Amino acid sequence: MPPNRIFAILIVLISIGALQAGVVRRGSSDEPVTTEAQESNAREALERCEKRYQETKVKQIHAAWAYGSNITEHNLARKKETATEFAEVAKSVAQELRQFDYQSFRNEDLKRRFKELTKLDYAALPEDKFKELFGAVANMESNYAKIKLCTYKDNANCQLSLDPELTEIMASSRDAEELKYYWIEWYNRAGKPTRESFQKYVDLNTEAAKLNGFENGADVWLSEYDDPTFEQQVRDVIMQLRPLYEQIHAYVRFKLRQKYGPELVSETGPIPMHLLGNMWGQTWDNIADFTTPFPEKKLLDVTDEMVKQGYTPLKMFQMGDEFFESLNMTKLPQTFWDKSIIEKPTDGRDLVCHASAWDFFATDDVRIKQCTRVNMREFFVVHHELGHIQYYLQYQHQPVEYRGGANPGFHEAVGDVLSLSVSTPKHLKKVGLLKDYEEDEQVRINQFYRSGVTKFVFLPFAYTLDRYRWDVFRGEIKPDEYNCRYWQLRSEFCGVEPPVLRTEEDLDPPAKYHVSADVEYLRYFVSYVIQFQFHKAACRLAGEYVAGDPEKTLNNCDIYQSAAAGNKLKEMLSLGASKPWPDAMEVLTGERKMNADAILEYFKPLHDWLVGENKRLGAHVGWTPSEKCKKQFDFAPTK
Ligand code: X8Z
Ligand code: ZN
Repeated sequence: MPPNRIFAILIVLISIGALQAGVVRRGSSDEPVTTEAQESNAREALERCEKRYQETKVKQIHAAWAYGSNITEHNLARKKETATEFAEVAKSVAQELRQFDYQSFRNEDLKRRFKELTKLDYAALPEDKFKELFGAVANMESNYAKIKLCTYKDNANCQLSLDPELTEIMASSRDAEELKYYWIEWYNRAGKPTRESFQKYVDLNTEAAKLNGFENGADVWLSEYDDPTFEQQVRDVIMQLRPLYEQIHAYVRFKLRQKYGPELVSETGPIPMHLLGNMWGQTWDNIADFTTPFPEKKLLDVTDEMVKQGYTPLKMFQMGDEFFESLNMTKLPQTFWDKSIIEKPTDGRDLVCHASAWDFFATDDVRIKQCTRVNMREFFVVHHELGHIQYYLQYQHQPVEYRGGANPGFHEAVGDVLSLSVSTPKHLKKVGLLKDYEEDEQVRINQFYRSGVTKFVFLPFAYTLDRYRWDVFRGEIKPDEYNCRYWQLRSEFCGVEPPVLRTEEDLDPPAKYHVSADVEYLRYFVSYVIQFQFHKAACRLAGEYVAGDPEKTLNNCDIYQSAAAGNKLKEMLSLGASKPWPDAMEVLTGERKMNADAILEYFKPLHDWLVGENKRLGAHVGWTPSEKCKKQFDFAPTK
């Protein structure tokens, strides 16, 4: 008998068993009608399901790791096979558990566990379509991972990868023509060739959403935040952040205009994004050297010192580990060190270099894959990734369906909370990376500025990446406007534009990893807001923050070695996904909502300074819409 048939029969038998066990369907009254005996029955079924679910998941993750760290046809086939198998098991688990009227369970926790395990996501698709969707995303992801570009003005050398070469060039070159060349090459190679896969992905994502009872993929993603008003809250935060964003934008555009001249950078238009030091213009810290408010004063950049002191990726991870330990949190297990990939392999294989942290759903089997380089930026990425690992370790005692973040933004925020401490001069001095750093008002403004172009300017970028995909999933953006509507959003919310005219012949969104790899991005937006709430609460616990005390401000707090802060953080993390996220947030912060007050408080001194400075410079605040994307090239001579 084909395995599918056996499976179907099993399901029927199990369902009959469940019904015979006397699970009473909800009657006309709203009172829960299940009895304790029935719930204990349900619990047994649940535990059986969890086991099956976890075992297949582990298999799938091993195959995904093998593929991510060595992109070959064989590894792809294996990943696809195990993902399909997992989808089938998830489907059968959901079917089995849906036989129970779990909405009527009196035990809230049991109800929640059932709810979690009956969510299907892409697994709801029939097998052929699941495989098709898997293939479409795999095409985009591997296309992205394998891109190699030729060196500017040297077609003989065509071995430049995003990680590390292109990232470094975008960060350090100040030759506008060279930057434009790499920008165009990257977007042409990462975007346009994926059009067919991207369309298939959008269509099947929508189909899966509908099978799961949602209207579209946007609603699926937003459902993770468990609040029908969440999208509106995000929009409200964007509005709250806008005044400071406009000030930073105005100031940076002014400095870029000084550097590259008025032909390249207009006085009132969007910023040509290739000049911002990053392929996507998502952070602008790489141009802090020539845009910083007081260039004659010290800059907070410890990259040279790290190199001078012979830092290695291993040392960077050890220091991150030690920070967590200093908070009385969990030390990395030996398996982490044995199995992680923390440097780019040099054997020429293709791999996904975009940093990631992995939970293998066993005990202590957690790993990071990162093509780490020695610089300050990556030092923070190391802490970011270790934050994911710490979360995995804190909730590993939970049942499989609770082994996840309270919401996706929580997972992204943990390591960044540590980075907010690590990036203070106070901490960098403690660890011997900052010497002869005399602080005065101007030095402090330089420091806040650097945080601003690292953290603050990222928020509109993060918003637009998912605002774009929501609109695509909702059918508000049609296939013949996929490209220009992306640039329209980037222009409207970020005030940036491509260096050259783009058209609907191009498809630029997949040039960002998370679009090609189908990773929701609102998580980073949420993280960048709530990490300041977490930071504030942790600083207070560490005795490093007192409201109104100029000596104990949010931007000069280091929670290093504070068990008081670490213990509360731990308490929040150990809940995993077992409680609604506001409950988790409340444990650490006492708050139950995402709130931009903390980030605005952190950046208040920068805001005040920029308002004065932009006035003094006569820098225009705000921008006109970009005209850098047209449906098609217009070859008609301009009159
Ligand atoms: O993708 C990441 C992490 C892995 S979860 C390295 N980040 C976003 C990005 O690189 O675009 C961290 C910040 C934003
Ligand atoms: Zn992350």
